[in-house]
Amino acid sequence: MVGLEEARAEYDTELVVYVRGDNKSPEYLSLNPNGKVPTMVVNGVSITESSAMMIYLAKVFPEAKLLPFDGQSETDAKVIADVIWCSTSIHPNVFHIRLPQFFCDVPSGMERVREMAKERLAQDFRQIEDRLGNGPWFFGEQWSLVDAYLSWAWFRLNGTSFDLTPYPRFANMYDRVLKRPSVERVLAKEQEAYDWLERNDLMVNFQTFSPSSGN
Ligand SMILES: N[C@@H](CCC(=O)N[C@@H](CS)C(=O)NCC(=O)O)C(=O)O
Repeated sequence: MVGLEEARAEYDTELVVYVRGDNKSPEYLSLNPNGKVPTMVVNGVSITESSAMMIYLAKVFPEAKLLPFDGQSETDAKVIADVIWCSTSIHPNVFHIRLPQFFCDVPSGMERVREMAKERLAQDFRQIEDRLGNGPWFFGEQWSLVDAYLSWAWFRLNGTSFDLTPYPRFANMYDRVLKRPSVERVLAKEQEAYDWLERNDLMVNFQTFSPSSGN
C-alpha cells in the first residue's frame, strides 16, 4: 500500500479477516492459492507475493522511484535480491516470533521456535544496521520500498522479546519512515481497519490465533 500511495496510484482495498477465515475462502484462494495476504489485483490479474508487487509497482511507476533500478541487469538483480530477502528471511522470522504456534503444536517447543527465529533475525538486523551506515536509507541516498518493508518488521517486533536496542540506525530510519506522508496515509487507513475489526470483535489475538482458528 505504501508503494501505491507513493505512486499516487488509484486503488481500492478490501479487508481480509483472518479470524473469519476470509483468507481460506474459495474466492480468496482463487486469487491467492497460498491463502496469505497481501494480494494485488490489477486489470483482472492477481499478483501474489509482496516482493513481486513491489517490483511490479517500481517498474510501472518509475517516476515514483520505489526501488533504485538503473536498467543494468546486474545491479537491478541485486536490488531484487534485497527485496526477496525481506520477504523470504525477515518476514518469516517475524512471523515465527509473533506466531510460533503456526510452526509448532507442542506447547513446550514454541518458545524454542521463537528463540531460534530471534537468533536468525538478529543476523539479518545486524546486516541492515551495517547497510544503514551508508544511509540514510537501506540503499543509501534513495528512499525505497525496502525501507518501508523493514519498518513493517520493526513495527511488528516492537514490544516483543526481540531486542531492538542494538540497532540505533534502524530505529532512526523507522522514525523517519513514519514521517513520510505516504506512510502516514497508509497508517490512517490501517487504523480505520483496526477500529472496524475491534468494533466487530474480529481482531486477531496473537496469543491464541492458530492455523485452524480461522476455518
Ligand atoms: N511470502 C508471502 C508471505 C505473506 C505472509 O506470510 N502473510 C501472512 C501475514 S503477514 C499471512 O497471510 N499468513 C496467513 C497464513 O500463513 O495462514 C509474501 O511476501 O507476500
